[in-house]
Amino acid sequence: MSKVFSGIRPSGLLHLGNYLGAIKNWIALQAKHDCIFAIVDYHGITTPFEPDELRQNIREVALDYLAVGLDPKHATLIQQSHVPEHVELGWIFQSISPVSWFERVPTYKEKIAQHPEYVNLGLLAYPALMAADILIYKSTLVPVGEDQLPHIELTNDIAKRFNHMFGSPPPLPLPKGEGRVRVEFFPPVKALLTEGARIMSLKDPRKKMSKTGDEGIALSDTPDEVRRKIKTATTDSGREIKAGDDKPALTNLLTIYSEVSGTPIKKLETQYKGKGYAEFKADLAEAVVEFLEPIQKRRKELEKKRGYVEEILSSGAASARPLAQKTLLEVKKKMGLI
Ligand code: AQP
Repeated sequence: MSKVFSGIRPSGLLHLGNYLGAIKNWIALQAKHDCIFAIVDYHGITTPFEPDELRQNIREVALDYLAVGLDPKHATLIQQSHVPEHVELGWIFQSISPVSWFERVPTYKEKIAQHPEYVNLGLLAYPALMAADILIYKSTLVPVGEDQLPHIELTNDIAKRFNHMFGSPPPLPLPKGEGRVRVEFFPPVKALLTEGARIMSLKDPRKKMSKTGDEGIALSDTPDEVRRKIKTATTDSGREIKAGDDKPALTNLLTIYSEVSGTPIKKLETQYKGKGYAEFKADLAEAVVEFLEPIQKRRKELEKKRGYVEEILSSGAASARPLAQKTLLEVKKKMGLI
């Protein structure tokens, strides 16, 4: 059993990209591994937010998690700020890491371009907190979308640096005495990507689908919202319904269609040969509506259970905190803080 950690910022309603790029993997992993999945609210405050909206979004993300099939019987679901040890370890990681490591992270550059009025230190230090989120549980597998790969690389750099500065106990002999193994304090972390599911914006296929704006399909969008968004989605020049480097918009729509229907892209291309965009989009919308229907049904039932979300998150924190406290105590001892 490996330890698995991943999280999503409560910066809006979860969308198909979050599901296909990340959560789909979480669901597959929860029965086999020791999983902690978080609503990373401290990461959520590194970009502009409104307190009331943030409070609401935390609840919405929790409902989405449960509605898509994350099961608190198998996985621990937490709200990051309920386990404040993450932030303490994050501070320690910031303190031992060179600033240049953070300045070159692509998402930092993207976010400062996106929000030039809100360039804060938290945004720069974000990957140190993410490293702490993962390493505080000594997790080794992190199911994420490919945009997160630089963060995982940085997590490994930070872990190695900590191990080098304070970490390893003396090498242990192998059972048969043929050589020696080094047991590192923080283990190497591996990103686990879902196959080919980078979902792009419906308005601009060069950008990934995002929680903000009208460019994504939220898991909780009504059938009419889904139909409207797909109908008005950007397409490429030409008439052919085909995926390819010169057709980023159609590649994205075909990827979504294929993911929600289970039909391979090649088969969809044959099916729509000679047909128009209108028919293709109408069918795609219905496939998405059908895919979302059971998720939304479960969500409605969960919404009715008063106090349920709060209960799940508080029992999640109660199981995760002792593990986090144990690692933090070890870290502090190694560093001379205790
Ligand atoms: N479009 C996407 N396609 C595939 N995977 C995606 N992920 C996000 N968008 C896509 C994956 O979902 C997980 C959670 O990411 P996140 O929403 O917490 O962080 P983010 O992707 O950086 O999004 P932001 O910046 O918080 O907010 P918005 O959505 O407003 O841009 C990650 O594993 C991510 O890879």
